[in-house]
Amino acid sequence: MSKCSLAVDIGASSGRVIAGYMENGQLKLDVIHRFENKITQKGHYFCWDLDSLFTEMKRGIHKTKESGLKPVSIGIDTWAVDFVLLDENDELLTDAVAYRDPRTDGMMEEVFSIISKERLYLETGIQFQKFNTIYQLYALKKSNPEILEKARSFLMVPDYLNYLLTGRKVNEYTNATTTQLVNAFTKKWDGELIEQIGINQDMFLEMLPPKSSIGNLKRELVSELGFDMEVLLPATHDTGSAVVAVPELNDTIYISSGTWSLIGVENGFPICITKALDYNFTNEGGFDYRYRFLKNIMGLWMIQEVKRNYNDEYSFAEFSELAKQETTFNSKVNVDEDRFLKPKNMIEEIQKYCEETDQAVPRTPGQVAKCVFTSLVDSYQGAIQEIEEIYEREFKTINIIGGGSQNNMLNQLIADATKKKVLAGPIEATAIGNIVSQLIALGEIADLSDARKIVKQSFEMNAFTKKD
Ligand code: ADP
Ligand code: LRH
Repeated sequence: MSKCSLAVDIGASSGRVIAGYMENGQLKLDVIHRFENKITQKGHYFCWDLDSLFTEMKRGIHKTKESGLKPVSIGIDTWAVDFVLLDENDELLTDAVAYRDPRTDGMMEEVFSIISKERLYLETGIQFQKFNTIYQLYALKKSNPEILEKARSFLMVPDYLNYLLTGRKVNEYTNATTTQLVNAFTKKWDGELIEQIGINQDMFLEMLPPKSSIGNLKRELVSELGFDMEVLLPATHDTGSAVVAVPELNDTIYISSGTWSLIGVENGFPICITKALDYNFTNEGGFDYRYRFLKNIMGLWMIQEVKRNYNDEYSFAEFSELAKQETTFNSKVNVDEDRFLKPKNMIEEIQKYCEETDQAVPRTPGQVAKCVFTSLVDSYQGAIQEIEEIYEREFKTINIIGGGSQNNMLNQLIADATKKKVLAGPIEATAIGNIVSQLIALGEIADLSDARKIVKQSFEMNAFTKKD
């Protein structure tokens, strides 16, 4: 057995602490702890509860110790774009406001009046999403400029959790790129851009790439937890870690399928051409300074909300089964419209859309789920066509990774619609990517290409092809 690393992977819907190590050439996982994550209202804003996430993380570390495993390192990844600010005494100045909060409504347009959309894209390569950090900071500047004046440290969510573990404040590169404030070519904070939108430059910190060590646990944590570990940086952006664990990228489009569906390919360079801007593709910074050329699609957030609106009466597996039975129900929505970002009630929003577009209105859980799944597939298909147009070639395979890869009904729908081979798995790709990054840093795995070979031989994938 090799050295053991602990991944803390927190997505928008749930978190997990997973231990991983190499044994007989295979990567072994031990799922130690799972917990829920959700957005809650705090005062005027929708926020994340970072205190409770930190507590769950520590619970996971305690359980690891009880299990008898002795990890030598720990790495954290979470969803992107969200942040907190600290003052000169390292006290929190803000809650971690969630990206679905409407405070950024209209902010993109205001920023474009200062910097053109084209220039922003050419410099950062990042897609336009109204919740990107740049627009969140701009919203904060308008509502509470005094907070930004007092801010001395800008920490994204995993940076903050790393700070709680070690006392060290750094910005990790892959997640930083999702702010839309990092230059895609220099891979550094874009000082000029930050200054132009009038944001205090000094709060941005030293930027470190994945594989960096940021030191050991704080002394008081070592006493509390009973052992020490090195804190290593994986791609702290969850999608960055997920794509590290795509087993085979040759001729393949990946879909990282969770709360969001992230569909794209990996490159050695950013593609900031006009067509990519028009199609709103991003070039997020990745492990080993590779780039994820991908598009955000609304994703399984829609079925998460539908599930919640039905008071959790049905499981995800049941929604798939119910949808499968709706062979003749064909209404669809455009999943990428902002109205589905955080509607008051997802079921009603879907029904309203169908009414407005003169389609049959879904009335049963199966019909609503079928509408969500087939609509997602339409959006995937559109994005695949755009990728193939930009690359001027066809891709043969789609590799679906993440929790959504368990949805066999959706996997089959994708195979039927695209006529491509669909490979589903690994389910815990993000945690796997996080762990292998640490094992590379520790010298247990040679490099990224070796890590992908190991993932391929360690985890099963289910194959789907078009049914006649
Ligand atoms: P995130 O990291 O964004 O929180 P995950 O990768 O954990 O998301 O994936 C969560 C999604 O996986 C859920 O929204 C759900 O749609 C899907 N999922 C989870 N379990 C199942 C299952 N048993 N069958 C089908 N889909 C599932
Ligand atoms: C997926 C994800 C995605 C971002 C979104 C905010 O969890 O990190 O890559 O665009 O959340």
